[in-house]
Amino acid sequence: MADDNTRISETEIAVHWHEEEYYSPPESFIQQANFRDADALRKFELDNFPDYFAEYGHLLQWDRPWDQVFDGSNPPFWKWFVGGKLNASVNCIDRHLAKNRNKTAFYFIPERPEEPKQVVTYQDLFVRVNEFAALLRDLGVKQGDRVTIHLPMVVELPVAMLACARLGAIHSVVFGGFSGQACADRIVDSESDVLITMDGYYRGGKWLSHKDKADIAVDKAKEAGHIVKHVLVFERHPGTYTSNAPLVAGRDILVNDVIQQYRGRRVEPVSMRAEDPLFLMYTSGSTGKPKGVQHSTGGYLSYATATSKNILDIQPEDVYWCMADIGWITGHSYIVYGPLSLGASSVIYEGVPSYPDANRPFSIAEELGVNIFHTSPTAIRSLRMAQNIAPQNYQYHFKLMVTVGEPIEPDVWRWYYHVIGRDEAVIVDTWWQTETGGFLCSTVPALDKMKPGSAGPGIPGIHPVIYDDEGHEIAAGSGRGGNICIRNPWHGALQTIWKDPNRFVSTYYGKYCKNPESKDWHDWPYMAGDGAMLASDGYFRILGRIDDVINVAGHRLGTKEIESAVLKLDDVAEAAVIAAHDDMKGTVPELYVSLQPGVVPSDELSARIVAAIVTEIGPIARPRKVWIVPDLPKTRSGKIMRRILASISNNKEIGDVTTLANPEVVDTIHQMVRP
Ligand code: 6R9
Repeated sequence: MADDNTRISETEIAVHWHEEEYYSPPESFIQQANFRDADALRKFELDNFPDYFAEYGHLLQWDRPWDQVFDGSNPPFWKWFVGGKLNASVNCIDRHLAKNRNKTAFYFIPERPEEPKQVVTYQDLFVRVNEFAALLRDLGVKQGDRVTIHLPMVVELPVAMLACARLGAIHSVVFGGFSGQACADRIVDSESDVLITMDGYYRGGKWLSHKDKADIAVDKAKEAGHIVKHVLVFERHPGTYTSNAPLVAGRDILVNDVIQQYRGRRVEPVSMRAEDPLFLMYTSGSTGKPKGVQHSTGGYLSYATATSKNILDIQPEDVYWCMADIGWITGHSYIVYGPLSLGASSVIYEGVPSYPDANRPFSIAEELGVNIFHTSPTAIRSLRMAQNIAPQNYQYHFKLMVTVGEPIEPDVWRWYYHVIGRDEAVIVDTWWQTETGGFLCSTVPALDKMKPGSAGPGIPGIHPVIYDDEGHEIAAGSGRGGNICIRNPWHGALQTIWKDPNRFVSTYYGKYCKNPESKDWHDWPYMAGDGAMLASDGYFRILGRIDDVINVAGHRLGTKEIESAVLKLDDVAEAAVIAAHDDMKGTVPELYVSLQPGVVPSDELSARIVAAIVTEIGPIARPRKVWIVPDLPKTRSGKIMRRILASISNNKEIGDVTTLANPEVVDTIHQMVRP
C-alpha cells in the first residue's frame, strides 16, 4: 500500500517508542491461572503446526470426532477439524446442563437502574433457545438458511443466535445502532427470508423505537429485489408493544404472542460439519460495500473457547463482563460463544456505561461480583474524563481486565491499571479483527509481563510477522513499521467472504502470497491490514489501519461507505473522509466535500449531508465536521489526496504538494480549517 493515500506515513511509523516499562502479574493471579505452565508454550512453536491446534478442538463436545486437524490442499481455503461433526448450541448450553443447569449463564442488566435485573440460568437458556428454534423451524428456517438479527443488547439476541445455531441456520447479526438502510444491505447480500427485531429499547436514558428500522429494511430490500417473508418482533416488555411503527399483517409476528404455543418444545440439534458456516458478520473494508465475513462452526467455536480460557482466564466461579455490543465480533466471540462454551456466568448490559452516571460500571461490578472486566480504550478514556467517578467507593475486585478495539495510549493504560484495576488486575491488550474470530496478539496473562501500549506477542499458536511493502520481513527492534501478517493458518480465521471468494483471496492474501500456485501454507501469510512495529522483546505495537478504514471508538467504518452515502446527494461533486484525532474516541470521521457547479454552500446543505450519512449507515458514522471546499487536492492521475486533508485536520506537517494537479487548493483549505 505504498500508495499516496497510505494513512500512516513512513515518518510516523519510524517514530521510536520509549515506553520500555513492564508490569508483572501478581503471584495470586499466576497461582490460579488456566494457562500458567511456561513449558506448555513450547508446544506451540511453528514446527508443531498444525498439531498443536488439536488441543483447542478437544475443548468442544463432538458428535463425531474429526479425521484431520487441518487440510491445506486448497490455499487459502483452509479446512479445519475435517470430518468432525458438532452443534454450537449444544456446546454452549446442553453440555452444561448435567452439572450446571442452575448456574447463571447471563445476568441481564437493564439500563434503567429501577428495572430489576434478570438472571438467566443455563436451564432457562436451554428452554428459551429450544422454544425459539421451534418457532423458527415452523416458519421454514432450515439448515444453511440465513437469518438476519437486528437487536439491541438484550438476552433475546443470544437466544436468537443460538436458536439459529441449533437448526444449523447461519445468523447474520446487524449492530442495533445501524440504520434500516444498512440492515437492508446486509439482508439483501445474505438473502435472509427472516428478520428478527424488537419494538424498542433504553439507551442514554431514552426509549429508542427500533421496529421502524425493520420496516425501512424490508422496504429497501424489496426495492433491491429481495423479499423478507417474516419479521419476528420481540417486545422489550413482553406483552406491551411500544413503537410508532405498526405491525404489518401477514408479515410481522409478535414473538410473545406465538411463543405460548411452543412452551416446553424441544428441537433436536442439527449435527453440523465442522466446516459448515455458523454465522456471517458484515464489516467495513476498502470498498463501499461491507463484506460478509463467514465463520465456521467447529474452527471458530473452538478458537473462541480456547482464547476465552487461555487469555481471558475464564474459570467456573468467575463473573465476567464484556461491555462490547453483541452486534460486533467482540460480543459474538467474547460474550456469547466463548464464555457460554466454557459454562461461564456473564453480564449483558443494555445501555451506555455512563447512565445514570459514570459510576455505573463499578456499581454493576459490585452488585454482581464481576471479577473479569472487558472494555475498549474509548470507554476507558471516557471514564477517565468523567467528572465524579469514584471507583474507590465500590467494592469489587478485578483479577483480569481487557482492552480491545483500538490502540491504547500508555498513559490511558496506566490509568486503567492503577485506578480501575487498583494495581491488582492483570491487563490483556488483545489485538484481533472480525475476520480473525478471536485474539491474535496478546500477552498470556500469567506468563508474560505487560507493557503499556503494546498488545504483546502472538498468542499460543499464532506466529505474526511484519513485512515491508516489498514483502521483506522487518526485523524485531528495528524501529520500523510495516504490515502485520500471520505466518500460519489458524482455525478461528474467516473461511471466505460471503458470495465473494475472489475478494477474500485478494484482500487477505493478495499482497503477500509468495506463489499463487503453491499448495504450501507457508507461502500464504494472512495480511491483517494494520500497521505495526515489533520491538526486540517480541511484542507487537499496533499502529492502526493501513487501508481506507477508520476506527471510531473501536468500530470499523469504511471511508468509501461514508463517501458513497454523501455522493448520493445531487449537490455534491466529490467527497473525502479522513480520520481526525479525537481525545475520547481515538479517531472520528471528518468530511471534505466539493459541490457541483452553481451549488452554494449552506448550513442546510451541511445538515443534509450529515443526515444522508446517518440514514445510510447510522449515528456512529456521523462526521465531526463537514468542510465544504472549492476543490479536493488531487494527484495528476486524479486520485484524491486524503493524506493531505488528514494532515490539515490533525494539524500536522503537510509535506511537499508541488506534484499535485492543484497545489493551490491546499492553501485555501488550510486557511479555512486552520485560519
Ligand atoms: C476486535 C475488533 C479490527 C481493527 C483492527 C485494528 C483495531 C483491534 C486492537 C486494535 C490496536 C488493539 N484493533 N484491537 N488496534 N490494539 N488491541 O475490534 O474487530 O471491529 O473488526 O476491528 O481494530 O485496527 O484491524 P474489528
